[in-house]
Amino acid sequence: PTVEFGLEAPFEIEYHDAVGSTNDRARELATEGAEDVVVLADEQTGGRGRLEREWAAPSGGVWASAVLRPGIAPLRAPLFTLAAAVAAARAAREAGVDAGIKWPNDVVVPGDEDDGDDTGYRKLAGILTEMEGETDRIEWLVVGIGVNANVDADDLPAGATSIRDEAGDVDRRRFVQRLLEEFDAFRTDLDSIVPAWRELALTIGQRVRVDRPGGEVVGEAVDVTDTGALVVETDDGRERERERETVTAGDC
Ligand code: BT5
Repeated sequence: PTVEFGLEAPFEIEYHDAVGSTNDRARELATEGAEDVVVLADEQTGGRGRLEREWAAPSGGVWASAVLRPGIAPLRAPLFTLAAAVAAARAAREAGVDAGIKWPNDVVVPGDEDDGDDTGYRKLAGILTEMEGETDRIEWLVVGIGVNANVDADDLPAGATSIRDEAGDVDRRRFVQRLLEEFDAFRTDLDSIVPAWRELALTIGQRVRVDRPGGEVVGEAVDVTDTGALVVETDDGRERERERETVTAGDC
C-alpha cells in the first residue's frame, strides 16, 4: 500500500496500520532491490531495538524504516544513524519538545534524575541501522527511526517519554514530512552531518561509561570524529576512540 505523502524528499512511502517490525519489512524490500522506500506503520507488534532488545511501538507513534543504497563504505554507515537522530530531534524540536541527542543514537529530553535513566534523560526516539554488503561497499542500508509521537509515556517502558507527554499531539503526516526532508538533505551532504549532530549533542563534555563487547571505557566525552566515533578522554589521561557500530553499538 503506497501512500502519497506530499513529500519534497524523493521517498516512496509504504504504509501499514500494523506490522511486525518496519525494519524487517524494509529488509525484505531491500533484498528485492528496492531503493528510497520508507516503510511506515501506526503500530509495530515486534519492534526491535539494538542487541535484540525490544522496542515498544504502540499505535500513535512514528515507526519508520528507510531503504537506501548509498554506495558508501560500511565505515561511513554510522553517519546515517547520526543523520536520522538529528532529523528526529529537529522535527521534535519544531513540535515544541526540548529534544537533544545522547550518543550514539538516542533522542532524549533532559529531566530529573528520578524520572529517566541515571543521567535524567527520558528517551523520545531511537534509531536502528542495519546493512548488508561487501567489506568495501554497502549494498543496502535500512535506517529505522522510532519516535514516540502521539502515545502515552505510561504505555512505554520506564525512562521513556513522548511528544504527547512533552508538548501535546502532533500532526503525524507533517512530522514525517519534516523528518524525511531533514534526513534526505543530509544524504547529499554527508559532511554536514557531524556538525549538525554536535549542535544537538548532550554527551560532549559529560562523564560517560561506554559499555561494549570489547570492554568498558570510562572518562569524559570530548568529541565525535568525522566517522561518528565518540572520543573519550579516559581517567588515566589517554584519549580513545570508541567506534560506533550498527547493530552492536555501545551504550553510554
Ligand atoms: C534503539 O534501541 O533505540 C533503536 C530503536 C529503533 C526503533 C525503530 S521503530 C522503526 C524501526 N523498526 C524496528 O523494529 N525498530 C526501528 P536501543 O538503544 O537498544 O534501545 C532499546 C531500549 O529502549 C529497550 O531495551 C527499552 O529499555 C527502551 N525502549 C523500548 N521501547 C521504547 C520506546 N518506545 N521509547 C523509549 N524507550 C524504549
